[in-house]
Amino acid sequence: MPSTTYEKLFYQALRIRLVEERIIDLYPSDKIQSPVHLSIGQEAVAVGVCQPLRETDWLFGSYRSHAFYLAKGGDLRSMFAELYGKLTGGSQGKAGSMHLTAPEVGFMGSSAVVASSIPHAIGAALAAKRLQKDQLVVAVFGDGATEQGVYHESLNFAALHQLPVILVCENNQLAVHSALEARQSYSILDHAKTYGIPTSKVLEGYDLVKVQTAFADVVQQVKRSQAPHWIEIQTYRYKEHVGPGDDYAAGYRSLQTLHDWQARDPLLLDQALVERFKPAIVKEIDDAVAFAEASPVPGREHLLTDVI
Ligand SMILES: Cc1ncc(C[n+]2csc(CCOP(=O)(O)OP(=O)(O)O)c2C)c(N)n1
Ligand SMILES: [Mg+2]
Repeated sequence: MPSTTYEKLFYQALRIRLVEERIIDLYPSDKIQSPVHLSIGQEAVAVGVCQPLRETDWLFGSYRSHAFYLAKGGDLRSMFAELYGKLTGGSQGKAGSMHLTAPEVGFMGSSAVVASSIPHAIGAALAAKRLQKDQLVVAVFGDGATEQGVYHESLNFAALHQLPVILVCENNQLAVHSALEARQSYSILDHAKTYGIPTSKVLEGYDLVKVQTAFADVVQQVKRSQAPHWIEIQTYRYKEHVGPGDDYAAGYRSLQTLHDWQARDPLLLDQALVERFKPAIVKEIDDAVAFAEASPVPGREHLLTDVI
């Protein structure tokens, strides 16, 4: 089992990667009843961000949130069952991969609509402030989400009302099939500064310890200031935007960029640690998949339950 902080971070990141690699293996069987947006390549962001948070701190994510769900402590059996559309899933099979939730560990929700969970996080931070809760709120969003109007409304509101919220831009430099340079005339970080929100940036989003250390500092800062902070973490998505495949033939990015990121990826570089931790993780994944497979599908009687 992992002992040092580095090993613990590595174990979690490897667990996330192996879960998503199992999803890739299972996908052609059509047992997974949901589109999947994989975070392979981006695991260190989720692990480094979630490690300094407590269960009582709330995190809101996007449709690309398997990594955050798991890093925040979401149950693996429940996740596979949700992907399979089974009754034992976190949302009884009604939500799927893009809308995972695990409120019992502070993973408050994710959404298919780009940027839509950012205002939810802002509202939660407003409630935390008004109710004087000892709680931080984190909103995680992509570089593409910063192009949405509601992102700007959210930053303004958070700054104006000095809310205890951390805004995390998980910048993989891609939105579907377009590179950042083809979409944005502004610097995301410089723009965030114009709201008077303190900012930071991590260029090495593959480095588990760097992300974790930088984010732990931000957590301390926001606990002290009870005011918003904005952080950008650079990372790279290895797989296609949605689905289990590759899309390097689509022409919007190069294999060279992938290889540059892979050359710094600890999960590829440290094979000794991978070999040490893999058997226990594979066992856990086998168990979760078997649980999902054996679980019942929802019946007609469940169609309208828990639906507003
Ligand atoms: C409001 C809205 N507009 C457009 C889409 C289609 N869409 C899905 S993902 C995506 C790109 C988002 O990119 P980014 O925020 O960088 O997240 P990433 O996929 O890179 O994690 C778009 C435009 C959507 N789901 N919602
Ligand atoms: Mg992106």
